[in-house]
Amino acid sequence: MPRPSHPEEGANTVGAVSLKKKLASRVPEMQERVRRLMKEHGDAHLSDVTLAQAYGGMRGVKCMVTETSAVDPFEGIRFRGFTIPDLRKRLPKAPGGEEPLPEGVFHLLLTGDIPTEAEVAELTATWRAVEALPEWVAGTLDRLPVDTHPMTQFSLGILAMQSQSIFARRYREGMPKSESWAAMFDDAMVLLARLPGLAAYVYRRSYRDGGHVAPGAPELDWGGNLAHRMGVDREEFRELMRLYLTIHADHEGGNVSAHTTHLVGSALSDPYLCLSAGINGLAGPLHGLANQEVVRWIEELKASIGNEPTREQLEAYVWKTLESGQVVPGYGHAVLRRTDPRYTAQREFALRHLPEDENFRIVQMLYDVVPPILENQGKAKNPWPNVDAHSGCLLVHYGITEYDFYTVLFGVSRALGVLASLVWDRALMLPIERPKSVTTEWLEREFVPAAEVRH
Ligand code: NMX
Ligand code: MLT
Repeated sequence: MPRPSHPEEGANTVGAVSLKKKLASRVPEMQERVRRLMKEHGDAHLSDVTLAQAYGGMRGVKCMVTETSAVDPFEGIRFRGFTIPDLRKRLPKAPGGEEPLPEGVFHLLLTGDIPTEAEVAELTATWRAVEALPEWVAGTLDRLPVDTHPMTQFSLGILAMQSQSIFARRYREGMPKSESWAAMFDDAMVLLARLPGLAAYVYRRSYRDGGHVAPGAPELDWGGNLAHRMGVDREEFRELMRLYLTIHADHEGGNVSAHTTHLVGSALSDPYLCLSAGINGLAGPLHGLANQEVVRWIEELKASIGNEPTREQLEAYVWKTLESGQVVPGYGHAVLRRTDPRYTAQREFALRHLPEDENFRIVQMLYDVVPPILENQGKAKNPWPNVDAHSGCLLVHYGITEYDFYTVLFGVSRALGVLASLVWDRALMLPIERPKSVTTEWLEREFVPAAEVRH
């Protein structure tokens, strides 16, 4: 059978030369740190697991290692030690721009270093040079019903490119384990390069009658080019995309999309298989899909109580949502116990660029109204807004009203973090993940006195 053509791997083509070299110089040192920790402290306990945690989504169980970022319940995310305000201040920006370039976040997540402008420019140039989708991707997507959910199309589009995986081919050819991180890196570079084009293809196919937009000028950055290819050529929207793609990139290792990508990767599946799986997890309404749910809920709210609701009307609407057994989308979090700093960053953007926007006004009112109600109801452990409570109103402002598409943008960004983690998973040669499960019967035998078992 003829083998499909592969993108040329290696530092000169798909890998930004300096980034791959920098990474290569860091890998042995990190491998040695981990080897030493394992040898000297391998028996140290990170967590005791209760029966309630086993049934309760493993909340709070420390049992995995992710290098790229960490979430503090009160402070929020730090990317390799840097907060979101740090990133907005310190990462390179587009000419005349104020928001960080997401290429810089990828460099930071991979290496731990804030990149220079030249390093970011090299990454932009590398990605833009290999961004073209294989011709069969469009053909594959075009065969789907046009109302197929954009997340399904996005995930399928990623899978459709899997035949080009350098990692999978090199594994078949007997690649030594020590080289697998570099093959993962090469794949990650091609995949990341193509995601804006794939996302824009899904958007234009689903909502603009397939009127696709050609890539922007070669010097246009990754996020700016995504905005351009979606068909919104306003500099302000490009800035929004740069901010959006930066802040959604990573949220430590235990969230569903990161954990799924990592788990699938532990079987030495290639990054196309891993990312598609992670994207499928992101498509759940309790995870990334909450960003579309927020706008859908606000639209329903406006249809029910008008475009300029009073505080009392909003309170009644929130109670009605809770009493009908639904969650208030965009509020609560499994780890955070304060307002998500990603919400705050988007609020700052809105205050600067769209202070009078009707939906932003409602989002602001909800920030006053929802937390006391969730506290009063007494169920949610965190009554404060998360990242998804804010993103939709910004997109609507710039004309991206088709909320079913929003989680695709989250997915383009999340790929930065989960693919950086996959590279490190292979660099540290982490084994296949295989925790031990138990049955309810086993738990009863172990913990319930025999006389009390009721079946
Ligand atoms: N509205 C109503 N009830 C809520 C909410 C909310 N926003 N958040 C939590 N609860 C409920 C939750 O459903 C659970 O109820 P029950 O005991 O009946 O099952 C109870 O409060 C305890 O849940 P927590 O321990 O506070 O939350 P958990 O860690 O299980 O889940 C979320 C975290 C984020 C899934 C949850 O807060 C939620 O469903 N929020 C709304 C959806 C959302 O915004 N998701 C996006 C998260 C960010 N992201 O992008 O992934
Ligand atoms: C995320 O960005 O992945 C979400 O906030 C969910 C999480 O961290 O659990």
